[in-house]
Amino acid sequence: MTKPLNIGMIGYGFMGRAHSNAYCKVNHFFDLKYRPVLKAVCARNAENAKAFADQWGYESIETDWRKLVERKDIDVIDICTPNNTHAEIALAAAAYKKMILCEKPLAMNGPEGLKMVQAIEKAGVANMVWYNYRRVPAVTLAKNLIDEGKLGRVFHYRAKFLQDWTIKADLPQGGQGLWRIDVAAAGSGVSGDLLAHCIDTALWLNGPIESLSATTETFVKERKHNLTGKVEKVGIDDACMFMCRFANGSLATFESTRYARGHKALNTFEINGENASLSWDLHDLHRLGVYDYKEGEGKLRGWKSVHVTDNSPEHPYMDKWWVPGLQIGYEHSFVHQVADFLTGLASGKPAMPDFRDAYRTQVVLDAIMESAKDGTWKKVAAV
Ligand code: SOE
Repeated sequence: MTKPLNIGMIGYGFMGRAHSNAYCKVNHFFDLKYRPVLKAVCARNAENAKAFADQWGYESIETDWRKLVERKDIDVIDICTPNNTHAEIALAAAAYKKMILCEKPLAMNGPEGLKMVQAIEKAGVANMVWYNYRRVPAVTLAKNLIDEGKLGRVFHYRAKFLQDWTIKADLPQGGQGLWRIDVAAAGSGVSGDLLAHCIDTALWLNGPIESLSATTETFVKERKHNLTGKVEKVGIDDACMFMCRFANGSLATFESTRYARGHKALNTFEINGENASLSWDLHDLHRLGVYDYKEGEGKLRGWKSVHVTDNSPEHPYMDKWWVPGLQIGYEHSFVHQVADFLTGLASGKPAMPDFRDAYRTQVVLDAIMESAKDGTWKKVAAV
């Protein structure tokens, strides 16, 4: 028998759908001790909340998140709202000793993130941040290979996250769907939205970042604000690049933008070690590029593209899905994240990234912002 775990989700946008889909699917594919129950969804507009609840099978709705947080029949609060609301909701939910699953980035900045870490640790409840790309099987396989020592000494890490959806200068900022361009709601632009993913993956694969130098640009300086109707200054970074040194001695570059015409979600990384290199590309997410210097004769040595779809435990998560060769997609990374969260709950070994782990990304983001402001190298605090 599985134990029900009542979910109360706040927000119902793109991520609300991704998370709900994961809750619906997870027990069909994974043997788990817990079972998410779609208990309530919360949105300010009752009609929208009701439509979402009907579509996904939520049992009830709330229009005030405080009421949801207070409800005795809710075990987990899932925060899928814009970044500027994460902290307030998380602090309240922690006070009611609710478990919390929070969308990325954890917070608007490091100090706010730290308050959330302290509150959740004081409450002593399970928590996790939805950095989903760690759970793409090819990315998890990269982690396993690195942990096995396949790469040897690491020299380089290179990551990119490129999009092009804000090039139009007459695209407004703010409000539903466009809050990511509004600094008051998002806190930052591509750094917190896109680079945060790259940083989370990099810290996981390659360890802590010691120091960095960053630059940002806002290409469109003013946009009409959907909430005020006025043309207002754009406060987010449209593009952000940084170079850094990792504690393991490797050098790295990171780039993100919403102005790379033709790119919708080009999320990639490459890592070069003394014995091997690995590369991954979200657009081909089930493949891991591997170059193994020790493998084969010189004339046959080269990059290979491993199709990470074997249903053996060696290809992470894949034994839970179809037969070898049949691939899975983006939404499955969320299913895996819920599966890991529930497994962690049962075993007492929490799934990562929890709030504290996600706070490490926040500290890197703060250093990026400081460096971009004055153009100097910044140390990244070890936390
Ligand atoms: C932005 O367009 C966005 O939806 C991010 O907010 C997500 O975190 C990323 O995974 C895809 O792009």
